[in-house]
Amino acid sequence: MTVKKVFGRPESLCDVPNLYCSGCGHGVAHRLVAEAIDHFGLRDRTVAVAPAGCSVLLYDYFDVDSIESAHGRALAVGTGIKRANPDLFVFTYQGDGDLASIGMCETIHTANRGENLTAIFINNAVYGMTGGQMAPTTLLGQTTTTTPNGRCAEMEGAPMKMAEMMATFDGVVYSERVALYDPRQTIRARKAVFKAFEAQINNEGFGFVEILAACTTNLKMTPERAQQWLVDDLCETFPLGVYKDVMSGAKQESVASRESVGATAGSGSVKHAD
Ligand SMILES: Cc1ncc(C[n+]2csc(CCOP(=O)(O)OP(=O)(O)O)c2C)c(N)n1
Ligand code: SF4
Ligand SMILES: [Mg+2]
Repeated sequence: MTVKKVFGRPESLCDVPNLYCSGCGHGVAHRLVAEAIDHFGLRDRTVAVAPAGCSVLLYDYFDVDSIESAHGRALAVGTGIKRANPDLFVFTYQGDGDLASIGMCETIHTANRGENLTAIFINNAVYGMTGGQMAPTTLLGQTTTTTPNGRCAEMEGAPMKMAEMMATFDGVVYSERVALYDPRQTIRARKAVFKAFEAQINNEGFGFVEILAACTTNLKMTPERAQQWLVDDLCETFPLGVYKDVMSGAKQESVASRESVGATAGSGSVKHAD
């Protein structure tokens, strides 16, 4: 009998068990990124910029060169590496506390400058590593250790919509939000990562992919329940879709130029470019 191998570990992932909690989105997101590195043959010239957060451990899992950044500074570090050596492929991988809270300044200025970088942004609605404090993306009413009565817009502001925000910057050529709750959406997430990688490979500018994922431990949910929470709650506040695609050959015009991002946010009207 001939046995055909149909599934395996991407070469860009080390052959080690990961220490993420069961049901955590980081493991799947790592795999998608590793598949993109393999697909484009980038392993020998990739630098991964690790954040502070649970995914600080990515340098144990990716078989590529990597560098640790101070909390929130990944895109500043990535800018320096890419400018010093434009032949490298540089991506950051950051959580919502890292990219949208302490690192918001670096994030918006890197995007506005249109650095030829790729940012992979994991929105799990909390500071996972430090015990589940409120993140900029925490949902209204969501209980966290710093919002014990639930996040309230008057006190803590509304959840920040990074994919929409990124689409407003001229320097950004690709911005999409995807989610990891079923195989179909995971395939879409894979496509989005590939597209953002292409933006950098083709020297087109800044590519941004927001990946909605579950932090099962801080949600205090089983993996199954957390997947349902992604569908019912997180995607409700953060509609999935392509918010900007002005890459050459893009089929879809920029959402930002077609209608105001404010009108789009929450409406669920943004369509995936399949
Ligand atoms: C300057 C600084 N402030 C605070 C911290 C503590 N800290 C480490 S990770 C983290 C939150 C990370 O949350 P997030 O970026 O959402 O990543 P997740 O763990 O959810 O993947 C914080 C506040 C730090 N390491 N450095
Ligand atoms: S604490 Fe949350 S983000 Fe961190 S590994 Fe566990 S599930 Fe993932
Ligand atoms: Mg987080």
